[in-house]
Amino acid sequence: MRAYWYDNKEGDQRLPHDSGKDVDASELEKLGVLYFKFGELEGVDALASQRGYKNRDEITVSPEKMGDVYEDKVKSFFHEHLHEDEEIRYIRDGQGYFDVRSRDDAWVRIALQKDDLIILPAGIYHRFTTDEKNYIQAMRLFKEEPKWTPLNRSNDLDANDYRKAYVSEFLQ
Ligand code: KMT
Ligand code: NI
Repeated sequence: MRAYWYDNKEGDQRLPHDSGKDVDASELEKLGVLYFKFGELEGVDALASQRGYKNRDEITVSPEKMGDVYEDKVKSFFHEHLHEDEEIRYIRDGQGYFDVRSRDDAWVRIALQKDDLIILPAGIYHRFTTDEKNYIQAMRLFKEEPKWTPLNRSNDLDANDYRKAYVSEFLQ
């Protein structure tokens, strides 16, 4: 894992967009973003039972796996959105970027690779993309039934209860 400020330059979302300025894990934690590294599945199982993640599945995002819809999928993952539940991803292979909004509404890019596990809190604005290698395999963990509806950012969403709870816990 390496987190850094996104450079906001034009160009493919899959490029590193690396400003060269790092963001450390404690700053991520202030945004409610938690990071772990697990070389063995036992660690993930322990975390899952501690935090009540009862369900899991695996996803592979690649042109080989997704075929013609790959490019559209990658674009859709990159629309800024939130969820009304935590987003938990354990990277099994390949790599990708999760971008999260900072307190000042700037993008922090979090580069993840094999064995990295990230937890994004409910209500945080974020987006995802593969990198130039176009390949990631990840385990998705869920508390209950997946509530995976991405709610795209809009002014109306400021009134969403999960967004309000996030703002009051982490941004005020
Ligand atoms: C998401 O929520 O954007 C995804 O699940 C993308 C693939 S998981 C690395
Ligand atoms: Ni999401």
